[in-house]
Amino acid sequence: MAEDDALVLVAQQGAVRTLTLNRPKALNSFTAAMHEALAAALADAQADRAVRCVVLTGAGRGFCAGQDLADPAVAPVSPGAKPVDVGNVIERFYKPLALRIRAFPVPVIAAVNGVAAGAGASIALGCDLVIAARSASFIQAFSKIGLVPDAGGTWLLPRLVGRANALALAMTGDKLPADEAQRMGLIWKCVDDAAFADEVATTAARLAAMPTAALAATRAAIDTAMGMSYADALSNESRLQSELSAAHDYIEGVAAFMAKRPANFTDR
Ligand code: T3D
Repeated sequence: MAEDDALVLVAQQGAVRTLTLNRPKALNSFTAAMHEALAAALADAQADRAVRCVVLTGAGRGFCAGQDLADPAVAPVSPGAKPVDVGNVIERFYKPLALRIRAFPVPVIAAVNGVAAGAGASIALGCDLVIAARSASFIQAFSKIGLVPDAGGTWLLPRLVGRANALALAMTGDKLPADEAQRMGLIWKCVDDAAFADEVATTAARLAAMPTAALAATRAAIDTAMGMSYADALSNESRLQSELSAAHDYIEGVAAFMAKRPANFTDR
């Protein structure tokens, strides 16, 4: 398969690994084959200690339009055909993908270059930082085809934007422009299209130079704290600080601060 025909394009710039969903004619919607390609690309990035930040983006004018509704492997083909159990599709593909991103050993940036719909929106929102081009948008497309938000959507939406906004977005399925998504707190940042690539590259390089293990622990601590009492979250923080303060990056970070020099973080 020629490189440009690959369902996920892989590029490395310094310590940043960029994975580009590459089915632009179908707005990078997920087929079973693209799920497999993405899982393999993420496994490679996870195993490679030279990778300290991952960027997930889409080729062409879309980020990802969710499930490919025409893929016979995972979607209903025609009226009268034996229904596909979408719950099984979620268990087989979307749940492992969402969980993998949420536990990834390095920060994961969703660089939302265009429309993110259905599970494509959920996967983007499950990443650590979401940077969207001003022309991009987010659509909870599920209600239009008789489904509920999946790939983490029911968990993420109310936590990001509150119940009222979550229900309105999920029930109407209306297109939410990137600048409104930022105002609502659904995403971190919306940037002008002309500045988008530079903003993503600069942010990714910046995160890649930071103490990776501490960033991954920060994500885990914040996610875990959502279901904890205040006292339990404080205890969890003590436990994590005990672990991290015994590691190289903390010792190096403090030494670099005291010597007024840049730190060289290596833990992962
Ligand atoms: O098995 C399961 O179902 C598992 C469930 C998983 C969870 C989900 O993700 S459910 C949600 C699935 N996604 C959608 O319902 C979104 C469907 N797409 C759209 O509503 C629109 O395409 C967009 C609003 C995202 C973009 O609209 P627009 O006007 O910018 O583009 P378009 O013309 O609709 O799409 C461009 C092409 O991409 C078009 O193909 P064509 O006519 O040029 O040959 C269109 O059919 C194709 N495309 C877009 N989304 C999908 C798709 N093809 C297959 N599946 C898609 N999801």
